[in-house]
Amino acid sequence: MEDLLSRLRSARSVFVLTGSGISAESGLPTFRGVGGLWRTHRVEELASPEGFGRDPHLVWTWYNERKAAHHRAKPNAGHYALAQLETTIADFTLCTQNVDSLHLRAGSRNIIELHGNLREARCTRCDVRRPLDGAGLPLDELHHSCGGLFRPNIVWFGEPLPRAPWRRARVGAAQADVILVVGTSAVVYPAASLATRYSAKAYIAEINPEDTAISGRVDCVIRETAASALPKIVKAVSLNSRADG
Ligand code: BV8
Repeated sequence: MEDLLSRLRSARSVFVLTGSGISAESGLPTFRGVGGLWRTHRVEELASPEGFGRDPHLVWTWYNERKAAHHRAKPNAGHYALAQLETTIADFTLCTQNVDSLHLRAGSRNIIELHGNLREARCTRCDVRRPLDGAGLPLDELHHSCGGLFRPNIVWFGEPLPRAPWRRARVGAAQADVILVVGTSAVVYPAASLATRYSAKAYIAEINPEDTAISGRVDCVIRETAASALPKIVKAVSLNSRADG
């Protein structure tokens, strides 16, 4: 941990990649933590254009349940710690795979929502947007007047990531002095490649209570939860910054 703290204290640029694990202590289930299932359906099956095409009502029922859970959830100490860390680092990028908006609600500023978010839906035909309230989309309002269907504004499996956020994420990772990988199993690509592929110089630290697909490729592994480890890290870094004046 000391090595990570000294790297963070001298870092000009920090890149953070988060996954559903950082929201676990806000009461939101992770993807594979529930065995990758919702009721009897595989998550990858529901979060795909094919799944939506087969049964849009079922897919919206799943997203409406998740949206309601996001609405009830509160950011946890891990989210707030990252928002505080951002204020001490000159160049800070927070790239999340999560669609729960908890980083936004915790006060983080430079956020890349790589897989979209559940704050709005968009029409499959004309791309018009409509905001989603805490209950999501009423199942009798799926159809747009143009003849299209409203879908969650989210990147599904088999869909390309939006160009601009993906480019920003690669640039952020490439120029980072320190990369923090928090609460992700690092199995979903291309997001997972941000942890180790784009930076030759970064010091990479993983914060996760369990082993992941990249644990053997990082410089520092902190086997703790996000809400436990991040506040300690940020406090140690901030104290030192104040000591330096
Ligand atoms: C793409 C939005 C190409 C949806 C998500 C076959 C066909 C097609 C594609 C593929 C294929 N095989 C592989 C692929 C690529 C595919 C992929 O990677 N699949 C995986 C399953 C192998 N990727 C894609 O399809 C991507 N697109 O490749 O496009 C292309 C290019 C051009 C033209 C056309 C196509 C798009 C992927 C985006 C999918 N959308 N989310 C939604 O949210 O409903 S991904 C989804 O998984 C979430 O975003 C989630 O964040 C992400 C990753 O999961 P994790 O966050 O890591 O969650 P997980 O449960 O796995 O892990 C949680 C971790 O937290 C664990 O390690 C746990 O130990 C830890 N933890 C638990 N508690 C805590 C904790 N850590 C800290 N503190 C705690 N308290």
